[in-house]
Amino acid sequence: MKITSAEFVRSAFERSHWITDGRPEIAFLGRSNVGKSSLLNSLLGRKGLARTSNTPGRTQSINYFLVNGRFYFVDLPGYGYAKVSKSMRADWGEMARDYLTDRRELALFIQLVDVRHDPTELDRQLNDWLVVNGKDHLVVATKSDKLSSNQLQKQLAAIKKELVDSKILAYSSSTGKGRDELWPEIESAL
Ligand SMILES: Nc1nc2c(ncn2[C@@H]2O[C@H](COP(=O)(O)OP(=O)(O)OP(=O)(O)O)[C@@H](O)[C@H]2O)c(=O)[nH]1
Ligand SMILES: [Mg+2]
Repeated sequence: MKITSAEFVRSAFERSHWITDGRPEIAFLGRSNVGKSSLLNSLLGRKGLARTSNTPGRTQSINYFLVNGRFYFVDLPGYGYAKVSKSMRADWGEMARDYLTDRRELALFIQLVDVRHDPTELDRQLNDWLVVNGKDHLVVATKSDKLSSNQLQKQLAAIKKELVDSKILAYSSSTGKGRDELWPEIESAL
């Protein structure tokens, strides 16, 4: 897809902040620090559009990015970040869950997993939820640049074994490898 414009629109901290113009949305989901914001930037070819960081828990709100004036990329808070208070964790969980459950604009859920590791318990729970609820989704195994091609094939197979009902694509936000496979998936969902 040719990106003619990509702009940050809004951060939502509660339901009243959700965008209401009805444009379709692509959501990026996954544990904290897995590379959601980096993937979004890489797909759009805009380095600092979504803020990234080595500190897990960087993205704490639902962030909307309008692409080509036509659809939104939605950067959701990561899960599984232990170093916040229990009540904060519950809030995040609740907001993300509400969003995933109620949001009719969502055209595709992109679930990120770290290709170097087997899916965590929370990864599996989210994946189960997507499958059971018949959500149009796709798993992106990111940070593929950190593995040799041999290791990469091995890890992709291990992930596939756990997330049997999902299509899995490898990606590297550092090199952009995987972009040519991922964009068509997004376009067809839109
Ligand atoms: N080598 C490599 N590093 C990556 C890749 N994707 C992300 N990273 C790094 O991983 C760290 C976390 O990336 P983010 O994109 O901020 O992760 P996030 O999932 O948005 O994290 P939260 O907002 O905290 O939930 C950063 O230091 C990135 O530079 C990748 O494909 N390859
Ligand atoms: Mg982020």
